[in-house]
Amino acid sequence: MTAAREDLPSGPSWEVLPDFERFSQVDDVFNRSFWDPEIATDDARRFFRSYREPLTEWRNAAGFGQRDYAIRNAAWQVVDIFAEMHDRDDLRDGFLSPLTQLRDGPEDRFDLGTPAEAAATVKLVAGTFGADLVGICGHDERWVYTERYARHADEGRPVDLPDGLTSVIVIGQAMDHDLVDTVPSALSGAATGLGYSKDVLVLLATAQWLRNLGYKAVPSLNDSALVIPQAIQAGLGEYGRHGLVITPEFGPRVRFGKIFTDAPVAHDSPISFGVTEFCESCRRCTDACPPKAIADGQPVSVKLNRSSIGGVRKWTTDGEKCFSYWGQIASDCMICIRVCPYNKDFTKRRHRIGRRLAGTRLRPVMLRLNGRLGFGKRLKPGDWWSGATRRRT
Ligand code: B12
Ligand code: SF4
Ligand code: SF4
Repeated sequence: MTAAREDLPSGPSWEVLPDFERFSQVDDVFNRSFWDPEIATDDARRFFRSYREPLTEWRNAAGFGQRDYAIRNAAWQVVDIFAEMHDRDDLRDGFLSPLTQLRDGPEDRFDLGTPAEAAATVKLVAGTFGADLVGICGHDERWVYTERYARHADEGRPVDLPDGLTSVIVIGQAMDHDLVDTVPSALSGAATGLGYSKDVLVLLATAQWLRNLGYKAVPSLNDSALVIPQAIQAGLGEYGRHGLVITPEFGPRVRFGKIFTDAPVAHDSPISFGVTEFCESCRRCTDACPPKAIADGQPVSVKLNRSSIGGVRKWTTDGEKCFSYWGQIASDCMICIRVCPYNKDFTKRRHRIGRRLAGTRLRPVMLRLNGRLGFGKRLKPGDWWSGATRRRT
């Protein structure tokens, strides 16, 4: 594998330091909940079980009833089918290993033209297959996990990416705005499942197209590598205090996937539209996070626990605290996305103007206005089921 060293990321809210250490997937909190007694609590077990089998009792809270879990789990159905396909062989497609349902391509390579022409064609095809966002960066081994987790064997195994990969195509999938706004609820988890299920289609189809042209292409969802630094490097957005990428099109309300390839494509550059400066004065995510998992101060390099990467100065969310809250509510959370002032519908002109002003000295005014106008408030799950939407705001 070759690392594209010219693509050294650095930015106002993060820096890769000399004591940088690559991360092992064995240590993320989801996987720790299978082997680490500190994380493998009854709550964590109930959380995972709730995706596979009906709960024996429904929580007596709006958005956590049978119909809410039913829609959440149905939205996960497509991606679950892929994840479970090779589970017995200790591969979980899209989560612990790349997506594998692909045919071999021919030896002959189709000429995609200049790197800029090739990149434009990749974006055209991925967009046609349903990608909401597409960016491209150089392949950088630092973000590849040192090991992947094999759940049944309960051990780390090599991440077997092929040699010769030079680029990563990062795909963004917008999550449903109204569903996201119902969080905390099992209902909002339908936005997560749907994002992943749609991702599978775009990633598989785009990777198969590249293979049909004679190139290497490995479609990857959450497996194999950290996607946030690659999405930033691919110019899809800026890093926010909540530890998520904020895109100009959908704010943080986006899920990412990626395709590792050797196709000769031009790379995009990181973008800046004032997010770092805005996050310096805003704390909406920090204040709203129930377990207080989100950073309050300046970006720092600190390994909060074994689930955070070492040697990167950045805002870091405490994954242990975050996941323990998910265990309590028996569903995934994304309150930090709901309340973020960048969680808007930017097809609306007034929100595009607001986004531009948020990148200027008027940002304190924008922040106050955002609160006063009631953005970030929860959409009641019952109202969602009655057909109410936030689309008018
Ligand atoms: C494991 C995981 C979690 C776990 C645990 C994280 C952990 N520390 O173990 C928990 C439960 C906390 C979690 C929560 C959420 N997650 Co999550 N998660 C992941 C996953 C699968 C792996 C990340 C990982 O290995 N982290 C372990 C170490 C590296 O974490 P860390 O040091 O805290 O670093 C984090 C960030 O600082 C950043 N990062 C890491 N290295 C570097 C380097 C640089 C230079 C920079 C700038 C950033 C950066 O990425 C890490 C993300 O956890 C990724 C997909 C992927 N493969 O990247 C999705 C992912 C990051 N999650 C995502 C989302 C949306 C969420 C949630 C909103 C849940 C939801 N309902 O969707 C919350 C948000 C919590 C928050 N504010 O961060 C999205 C983010 C999309 C976006 N807009 O940026 C991703 C990319 C999944 C996807 N397919 O889209 N997640
Ligand atoms: S997902 Fe929920 S618990 Fe986790 S950091 Fe965001 S607000 Fe906090
Ligand atoms: S809520 Fe505010 S501080 Fe948090 S990421 Fe969004 S803009 Fe930044």
